[in-house]
Amino acid sequence: MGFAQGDANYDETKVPKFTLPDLMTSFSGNPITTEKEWEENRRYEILQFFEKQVYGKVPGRLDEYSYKLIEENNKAYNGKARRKQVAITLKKNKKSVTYNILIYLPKKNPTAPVFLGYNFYGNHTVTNDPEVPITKAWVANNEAFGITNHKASERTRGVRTHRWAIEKMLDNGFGLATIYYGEVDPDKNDFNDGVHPLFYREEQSQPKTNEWGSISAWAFGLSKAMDYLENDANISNVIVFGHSRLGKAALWAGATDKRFAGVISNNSGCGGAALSKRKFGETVERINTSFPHWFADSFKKYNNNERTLPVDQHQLLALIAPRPLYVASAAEDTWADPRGEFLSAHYASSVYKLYGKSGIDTAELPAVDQPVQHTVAYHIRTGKHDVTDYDWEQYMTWAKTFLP
Ligand code: GTR
Repeated sequence: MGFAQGDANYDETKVPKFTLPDLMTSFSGNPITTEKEWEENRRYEILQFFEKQVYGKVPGRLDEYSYKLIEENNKAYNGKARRKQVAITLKKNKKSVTYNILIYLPKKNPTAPVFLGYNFYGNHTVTNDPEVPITKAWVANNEAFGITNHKASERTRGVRTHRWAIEKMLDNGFGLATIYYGEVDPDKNDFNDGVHPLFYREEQSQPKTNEWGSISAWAFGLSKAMDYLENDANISNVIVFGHSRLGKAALWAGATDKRFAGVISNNSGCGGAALSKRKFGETVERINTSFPHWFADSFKKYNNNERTLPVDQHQLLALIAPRPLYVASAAEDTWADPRGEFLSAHYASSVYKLYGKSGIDTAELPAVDQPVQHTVAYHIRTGKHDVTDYDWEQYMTWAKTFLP
């Protein structure tokens, strides 16, 4: 896997001195003072940079998009929930990809806000509900789950229920929509499967330098899921959520698709919420070496060269403004650089201010388990790299207050 996490820098005194690129000064040096200048000039050029030099561009449009309600039932979770399973099919150049959205909606509300998030091992792993089919897609091997041939089995049903507080969501009037990310693009270093090949011209076998890596492909999958979700009469709002690599994808989806009403980054780390220029924990070189398929090829020129990056990740977060944004860290997750995640949310807040929204004013990291919630929210909780009930409880409190 390239680099051992233990070898990274975790010493605050060894963080290099750097100047953060200013959100309020354009690349050509002009000051940005109004919402209009932000929207039309600065936001646009930052978005373009991330699109071409970091995550990579989606290389065109689909020929065809369709969805199919595979199954619906109103007796899930002891009658608390309406379950829907929807298959999305994307077609281009006579090739297609189909992926499944598993949806639970609180029956007590005719329309509900929904968290949309990818899962790591299949929709059947987030619940013990026997009506959710086992994914047929490629999955990463995992000894603890007994996955040895890249195939999920009945044995993995419900193995990730602890990461998805579904009953709590239902009780609080929220729904969940989840997708196995490997059905959109398997997480391995090749470009022969998932959505990438749909867009190839003859003889092409991988995206061009400025075109999409897997994070951008996953973000695209979230947007295409949104094409269905925004038309579901039982759904009022969609908050895009993601943990870790899928938090990176959620942030990029939120930045590129304004239909997401809110965005949650759970422990997204390097290439997600954390500032790259701090080089604390995982670095650009480490991530591009361990996961060469995640970002656009063009991002590799910043390997061990963060100093020359004309942007940093606070600018990715600022692209989400003025929509509600929650950045969360875990105290033991130093690989993801909690302080770097926090500072990013703090610096992005200047753009929220431009819109008259409140963000994270202080540059001082809050105490563990003391959330700071405004339109921009942040917490660092006790414990490891994971998603816990505590995280979901904070997200729901915040969503109830700050969601439109
Ligand atoms: C790690 C990777 C992180 C994070 C994590 C995950 O190995 O270095 O950037 O994405 O995986 O997704 O769990």
